[in-house]
Amino acid sequence: MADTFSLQRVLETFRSSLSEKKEVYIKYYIAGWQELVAFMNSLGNVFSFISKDVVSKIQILENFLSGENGSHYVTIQSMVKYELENELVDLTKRGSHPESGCRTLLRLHRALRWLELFLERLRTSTEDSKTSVMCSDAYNESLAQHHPWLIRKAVGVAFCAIPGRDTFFDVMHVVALLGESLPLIAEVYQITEDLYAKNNLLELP
Ligand code: 1Q0
Repeated sequence: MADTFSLQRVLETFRSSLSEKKEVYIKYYIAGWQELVAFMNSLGNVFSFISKDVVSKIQILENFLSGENGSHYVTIQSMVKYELENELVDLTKRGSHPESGCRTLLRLHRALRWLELFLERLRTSTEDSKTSVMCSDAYNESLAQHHPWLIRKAVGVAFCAIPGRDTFFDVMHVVALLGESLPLIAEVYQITEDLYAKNNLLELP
Protein backbone atom coordinates (compact mmCIF):
# COMPACT_ATOMS: atom_id res chain seq x y z
CA MET A 1 0.00 0.00 0.00
CA ALA A 2 2.83 2.30 0.89
CA ASP A 3 4.15 2.09 -2.68
CA THR A 4 0.96 3.16 -4.32
CA PHE A 5 -0.03 5.99 -2.05
CA SER A 6 1.79 8.96 -0.72
CA LEU A 7 0.09 11.62 1.34
CA GLN A 8 3.02 13.79 0.33
CA ARG A 9 1.94 13.57 -3.30
CA VAL A 10 -1.65 14.36 -2.41
CA LEU A 11 -0.37 17.35 -0.51
CA GLU A 12 1.77 18.50 -3.41
CA THR A 13 -1.01 18.23 -5.96
CA PHE A 14 -3.45 20.16 -3.78
CA ARG A 15 -0.76 22.75 -3.16
CA SER A 16 -0.24 23.11 -6.91
CA SER A 17 -3.97 23.60 -7.31
CA LEU A 18 -3.86 27.02 -5.62
CA SER A 19 -2.93 29.91 -7.86
CA GLU A 20 -1.35 33.12 -6.57
CA LYS A 21 -4.73 34.79 -6.76
CA LYS A 22 -6.14 31.91 -4.73
CA GLU A 23 -7.99 30.39 -7.58
CA VAL A 24 -8.16 26.61 -7.80
CA TYR A 25 -6.75 24.83 -10.86
CA ILE A 26 -9.06 21.98 -11.84
CA LYS A 27 -6.19 20.02 -13.38
CA TYR A 28 -4.42 19.66 -10.04
CA TYR A 29 -7.60 19.37 -8.03
CA ILE A 30 -8.49 16.24 -9.96
CA ALA A 31 -4.91 15.00 -9.85
CA GLY A 32 -5.20 15.10 -6.07
CA TRP A 33 -8.35 13.01 -6.34
CA GLN A 34 -6.58 10.54 -8.60
CA GLU A 35 -4.03 9.93 -5.87
CA LEU A 36 -6.80 9.32 -3.38
CA VAL A 37 -8.49 6.90 -5.75
CA ALA A 38 -5.24 4.95 -6.09
CA PHE A 39 -5.16 4.66 -2.32
CA MET A 40 -8.78 3.56 -2.11
CA ASN A 41 -8.19 0.91 -4.77
CA SER A 42 -5.36 -0.51 -2.74
CA LEU A 43 -7.77 -1.06 0.16
CA GLY A 44 -9.74 -3.67 -1.74
CA ASN A 45 -12.95 -4.31 -3.62
CA VAL A 46 -15.32 -3.10 -0.92
CA PHE A 47 -14.33 0.40 -1.90
CA SER A 48 -14.62 -0.01 -5.64
CA PHE A 49 -18.17 1.37 -5.83
CA ILE A 50 -16.85 4.50 -4.19
CA SER A 51 -13.76 4.85 -6.33
CA LYS A 52 -15.73 4.14 -9.52
CA ASP A 53 -17.95 7.10 -8.73
CA VAL A 54 -14.96 9.35 -8.10
CA VAL A 55 -13.26 8.14 -11.29
CA SER A 56 -16.34 8.90 -13.37
CA LYS A 57 -16.53 12.40 -11.92
CA ILE A 58 -12.85 12.99 -12.57
CA GLN A 59 -13.47 11.82 -16.14
CA ILE A 60 -16.34 14.26 -16.67
CA LEU A 61 -14.15 17.15 -15.54
CA GLU A 62 -11.19 15.94 -17.62
CA ASN A 63 -13.40 15.82 -20.69
CA PHE A 64 -14.44 19.43 -20.15
CA LEU A 65 -10.84 20.43 -19.59
CA SER A 66 -9.58 18.80 -22.78
CA GLY A 67 -12.69 19.71 -24.82
CA GLU A 68 -13.23 22.66 -27.13
CA ASN A 69 -14.24 24.94 -24.26
CA GLY A 70 -11.36 23.74 -22.14
CA SER A 71 -9.96 27.22 -21.60
CA HIS A 72 -13.02 28.00 -19.46
CA TYR A 73 -12.30 25.03 -17.25
CA VAL A 74 -8.83 25.99 -16.11
CA THR A 75 -9.94 27.06 -12.65
CA ILE A 76 -13.03 26.35 -10.58
CA GLN A 77 -13.68 30.10 -10.66
CA SER A 78 -13.62 30.31 -14.46
CA MET A 79 -15.77 27.17 -14.74
CA VAL A 80 -18.46 28.57 -12.45
CA LYS A 81 -18.50 31.88 -14.34
CA TYR A 82 -18.60 30.23 -17.76
CA GLU A 83 -21.24 27.63 -16.98
CA LEU A 84 -23.52 30.10 -15.20
CA GLU A 85 -23.20 32.79 -17.87
CA ASN A 86 -24.03 30.26 -20.56
CA GLU A 87 -26.82 28.55 -18.63
CA LEU A 88 -25.06 25.21 -18.63
CA VAL A 89 -26.09 24.30 -15.08
CA ASP A 90 -29.31 22.66 -13.87
CA LEU A 91 -29.96 24.86 -10.87
CA THR A 92 -32.97 23.36 -9.15
CA LYS A 93 -33.78 20.03 -10.73
CA ARG A 94 -32.05 17.73 -13.16
CA GLY A 95 -32.79 18.69 -16.74
CA SER A 96 -30.75 19.28 -19.83
CA HIS A 97 -27.42 19.57 -18.03
CA PRO A 98 -27.29 16.63 -15.63
CA GLU A 99 -23.51 16.46 -15.75
CA SER A 100 -22.39 20.06 -15.55
CA GLY A 101 -18.90 20.78 -14.33
CA CYS A 102 -20.38 22.72 -11.40
CA ARG A 103 -22.55 19.90 -10.05
CA THR A 104 -19.86 17.29 -10.71
CA LEU A 105 -17.21 19.22 -8.85
CA LEU A 106 -19.65 19.91 -6.02
CA ARG A 107 -19.75 16.15 -5.30
CA LEU A 108 -15.98 16.03 -4.99
CA HIS A 109 -16.01 19.22 -2.99
CA ARG A 110 -18.37 17.69 -0.42
CA ALA A 111 -16.16 14.62 -0.27
CA LEU A 112 -13.14 16.83 0.38
CA ARG A 113 -14.86 18.00 3.52
CA TRP A 114 -15.21 14.38 4.59
CA LEU A 115 -11.50 13.90 3.99
CA GLU A 116 -10.64 16.99 6.00
CA LEU A 117 -12.76 15.84 8.93
CA PHE A 118 -11.42 12.31 8.77
CA LEU A 119 -7.76 13.36 8.61
CA GLU A 120 -8.30 15.76 11.50
CA ARG A 121 -9.72 12.92 13.58
CA LEU A 122 -6.84 10.68 12.56
CA ARG A 123 -4.33 13.34 13.51
CA THR A 124 -5.77 13.82 16.97
CA SER A 125 -6.59 10.16 17.59
CA THR A 126 -5.06 7.97 20.25
CA GLU A 127 -3.83 4.41 19.96
CA ASP A 128 -7.14 2.85 20.88
CA SER A 129 -9.20 5.00 18.51
CA LYS A 130 -11.01 3.13 15.77
CA THR A 131 -10.62 4.28 12.18
CA SER A 132 -14.06 2.93 11.28
CA VAL A 133 -15.59 5.22 13.90
CA MET A 134 -13.54 8.22 12.78
CA CYS A 135 -14.62 7.51 9.22
CA SER A 136 -18.30 7.25 9.94
CA ASP A 137 -18.34 10.21 12.34
CA ALA A 138 -16.70 12.33 9.63
CA TYR A 139 -19.15 10.93 7.10
CA ASN A 140 -22.23 11.63 9.20
CA GLU A 141 -21.04 15.16 9.72
CA SER A 142 -20.55 15.81 6.00
CA LEU A 143 -21.39 13.63 3.01
CA ALA A 144 -24.15 11.60 4.62
CA GLN A 145 -26.44 14.63 4.60
CA HIS A 146 -26.36 14.50 0.80
CA HIS A 147 -26.75 10.74 0.36
CA PRO A 148 -29.95 8.70 0.21
CA TRP A 149 -30.54 5.81 2.60
CA LEU A 150 -29.29 3.07 0.26
CA ILE A 151 -25.93 4.74 -0.29
CA ARG A 152 -25.56 5.43 3.43
CA LYS A 153 -26.11 1.72 4.10
CA ALA A 154 -23.53 0.65 1.51
CA VAL A 155 -21.05 3.17 2.85
CA GLY A 156 -21.61 1.78 6.34
CA VAL A 157 -20.60 -1.67 5.10
CA ALA A 158 -17.48 -0.29 3.44
CA PHE A 159 -16.45 1.45 6.66
CA CYS A 160 -16.26 -1.90 8.42
CA ALA A 161 -13.48 -2.86 6.02
CA ILE A 162 -11.36 0.18 6.73
CA PRO A 163 -7.84 -0.71 7.81
CA GLY A 164 -6.74 0.07 11.33
CA ARG A 165 -5.00 3.16 12.54
CA ASP A 166 -1.51 1.65 12.31
CA THR A 167 -1.95 1.02 8.62
CA PHE A 168 -2.82 4.64 8.06
CA PHE A 169 0.17 5.83 9.99
CA ASP A 170 2.45 3.42 8.07
CA VAL A 171 1.10 4.80 4.86
CA MET A 172 1.54 8.33 6.00
CA HIS A 173 5.10 7.81 7.18
CA VAL A 174 5.29 11.16 8.88
CA VAL A 175 2.53 12.16 11.20
CA ALA A 176 3.74 15.73 10.88
CA LEU A 177 2.64 15.70 7.27
CA LEU A 178 -0.93 15.60 8.43
CA GLY A 179 -0.46 18.86 10.28
CA GLU A 180 0.84 20.35 7.06
CA SER A 181 -1.71 18.91 4.65
CA LEU A 182 -4.80 19.68 6.66
CA PRO A 183 -4.68 23.48 6.51
CA LEU A 184 -4.02 23.21 2.79
CA ILE A 185 -6.93 20.90 2.10
CA ALA A 186 -9.05 23.11 4.33
CA GLU A 187 -8.02 26.19 2.34
CA VAL A 188 -8.86 24.63 -1.03
CA TYR A 189 -12.14 23.50 0.49
CA GLN A 190 -12.99 26.94 1.91
CA ILE A 191 -12.21 28.82 -1.29
CA THR A 192 -14.48 26.49 -3.25
CA GLU A 193 -17.16 26.63 -0.55
CA ASP A 194 -17.21 30.45 -0.55
CA LEU A 195 -17.37 30.58 -4.33
CA TYR A 196 -20.25 28.10 -4.47
CA ALA A 197 -22.08 29.84 -1.63
CA LYS A 198 -21.70 33.23 -3.29
CA ASN A 199 -23.22 31.83 -6.49
CA ASN A 200 -25.94 29.85 -4.73
CA LEU A 201 -24.63 26.55 -6.02
CA LEU A 202 -24.39 24.50 -2.86
CA GLU A 203 -27.54 22.49 -3.51
CA LEU A 204 -27.13 21.70 -7.20
CA PRO A 205 -29.12 18.58 -8.17
C1 1Q0 B 1 -10.45 5.29 3.37
C2 1Q0 B 1 -11.74 4.79 2.93
C3 1Q0 B 1 -12.54 5.70 2.17
C4 1Q0 B 1 -13.92 5.78 2.58
C5 1Q0 B 1 -14.68 6.79 1.85
C6 1Q0 B 1 -15.77 7.40 2.57
C7 1Q0 B 1 -16.64 8.28 1.81
C8 1Q0 B 1 -17.89 7.67 1.40
C9 1Q0 B 1 -18.40 8.11 0.12
C10 1Q0 B 1 -19.43 7.31 -0.46
C11 1Q0 B 1 -19.66 7.42 -1.91
C12 1Q0 B 1 -20.74 6.59 -2.42
C13 1Q0 B 1 -20.78 6.25 -3.86
C14 1Q0 B 1 -21.57 7.09 -4.77
C15 1Q0 B 1 -22.29 8.13 -4.39
C16 1Q0 B 1 -22.89 9.09 -5.34
O1 1Q0 B 1 -24.25 8.87 -5.44
C17 1Q0 B 1 -22.57 10.48 -4.86
C18 1Q0 B 1 -23.39 11.53 -5.53
O2 1Q0 B 1 -23.12 11.59 -6.87
P1 1Q0 B 1 -24.34 11.74 -7.89
O3 1Q0 B 1 -23.70 11.87 -9.26
O4 1Q0 B 1 -25.17 10.48 -7.76
O5 1Q0 B 1 -25.11 12.96 -7.47
N1 1Q0 B 1 -21.17 10.71 -5.00
C19 1Q0 B 1 -20.45 11.35 -4.08
O6 1Q0 B 1 -20.96 11.81 -3.08
C20 1Q0 B 1 -18.96 11.44 -4.27
C21 1Q0 B 1 -18.32 10.61 -3.23
C22 1Q0 B 1 -16.88 10.61 -3.23
C23 1Q0 B 1 -16.28 9.85 -2.12
C24 1Q0 B 1 -14.83 10.04 -2.01
C25 1Q0 B 1 -14.17 9.32 -0.95
C26 1Q0 B 1 -12.80 9.72 -0.86
C27 1Q0 B 1 -11.95 8.80 -0.24
C28 1Q0 B 1 -10.67 8.92 -0.21
C29 1Q0 B 1 -9.81 7.99 0.47
C30 1Q0 B 1 -8.67 8.61 1.02
C31 1Q0 B 1 -8.35 8.33 2.38
C32 1Q0 B 1 -7.13 9.07 2.70
C33 1Q0 B 1 -6.44 8.67 3.85
C34 1Q0 B 1 -5.14 9.27 3.88
C35 1Q0 B 1 -4.40 8.98 5.08
C36 1Q0 B 1 -3.27 8.16 4.85
